[in-house]
Amino acid sequence: MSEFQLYCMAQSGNAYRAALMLNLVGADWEPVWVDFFGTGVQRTPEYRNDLNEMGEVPVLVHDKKKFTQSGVILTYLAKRTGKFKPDGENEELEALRWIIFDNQKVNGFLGPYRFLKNFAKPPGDSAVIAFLKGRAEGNLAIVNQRLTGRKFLVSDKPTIADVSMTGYLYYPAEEFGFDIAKNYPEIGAWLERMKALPGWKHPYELMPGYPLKQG
Ligand SMILES: N[C@@H](CCC(=O)N[C@@H](CS)C(=O)NCC(=O)O)C(=O)O
Repeated sequence: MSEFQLYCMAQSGNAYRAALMLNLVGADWEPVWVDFFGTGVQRTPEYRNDLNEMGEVPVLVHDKKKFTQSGVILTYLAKRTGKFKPDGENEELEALRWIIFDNQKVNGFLGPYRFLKNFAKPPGDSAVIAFLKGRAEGNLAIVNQRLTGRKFLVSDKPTIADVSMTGYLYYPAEEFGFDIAKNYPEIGAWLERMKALPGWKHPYELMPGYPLKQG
């Protein structure tokens, strides 16, 4: 068995943050597929008792310990490996600031927007989809501005804040109905810098369950 197990599925940008980090730090890890869209196992009492009381993906298992919330998983892996670790208190707090903004406002809106647009059954309400799109676009513009004149979000080296921010941003433009890299060129250039890191892989390559078998 591998040293780390990550409960995940290919369609999850929240899980991608953790999967990408594991790959970038060269960890010995294996994915465990979660049947999120089929049986919805994450909503069962067993999943909540045994894996994550919050009923969410991703879950990282290591040394009989379980970690949830991608920001916590990224922090744990950075502390253990010293890689993508913000340097000193100021950078640590700055990284945390961007991880929270990402979770809540960037991928926090983009993820549900993409879910309602592509996967929800019954299909998402168009007014809700339009609201989420508007909020995601406004916050992507803030990230685009932040990356203007900077290579990475908090310093001249990539940190866990950058790994977190990749969340949903590499998924195909068709799934969003707009091209993030093209509409936000500073984000586009930064996505290329992240892609050049050894160990980078696309979410559909890194995690199981793509293409999705829709029942
Ligand atoms: N802030 C959390 C977000 C996790 C999250 O929302 N995951 C989604 C899947 S992409 C989920 O498990 N949702 C539960 C559900 O809809 O039943 C993180 O970054 O880990």
